[in-house]
Amino acid sequence: MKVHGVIISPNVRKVVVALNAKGLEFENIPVMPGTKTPEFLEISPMGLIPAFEDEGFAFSDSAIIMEYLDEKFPDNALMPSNPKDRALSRWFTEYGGSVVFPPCGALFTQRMANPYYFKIPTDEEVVAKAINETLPPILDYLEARVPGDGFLFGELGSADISIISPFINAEYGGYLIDEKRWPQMAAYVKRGKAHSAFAACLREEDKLRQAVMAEAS
Ligand SMILES: N[C@@H](CCC(=O)N[C@@H](CS)C(=O)NCC(=O)O)C(=O)O
Repeated sequence: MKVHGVIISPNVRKVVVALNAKGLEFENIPVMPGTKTPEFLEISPMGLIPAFEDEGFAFSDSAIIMEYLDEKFPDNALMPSNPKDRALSRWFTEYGGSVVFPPCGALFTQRMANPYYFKIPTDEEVVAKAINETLPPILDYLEARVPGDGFLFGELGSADISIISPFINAEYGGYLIDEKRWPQMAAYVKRGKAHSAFAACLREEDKLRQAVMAEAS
């Protein structure tokens, strides 16, 4: 199996962590965001990372890839089994991708990718909006819903992966969840990062981050 996309991307990381959680081997092809070659558009028509390949069958979108993995490899399930919990799991996966990812991705782009990689200045207005306006209601919503122990449906699953992964990129952008205001969320993200499936990915990412920082200095 092949995962196309640099693992530091929150959406690519979701797939890598899902594969790790299932104990599945894969090859990473470090496609950069914004790649619009005909070959890449063939497997990811919107030109977004990640794309995924399994024995010549290729498609894209992190949430769809995680569901595919769960259906093809049911061991170490990423989704709960009963219909109500499955609906909720899909909801949190969707919320992570469409609501949590944009402000967290903006912090990463503005404070890490732009200054260190693309060599363009940080737009502090975008940063301030994400921190002061967009993230607080998201964190209020999640604070009331994430568990004090373990993960949303017991073991680490696709819903947790989808919520936790973007916050790692926000951290790369210098944003840490305020532990006093959102203690459950701060602890939940920490717990996720410490899980072996995330930790293995984060070790690999660290090498990439060091390389980008070293090149920039
Ligand atoms: N819904 C997609 C979103 C993928 C996405 O937005 N990927 C970003 C990187 S994290 C990307 O490829 N951005 C490049 C672009 O917008 O051109 C998924 O979950 O896979």
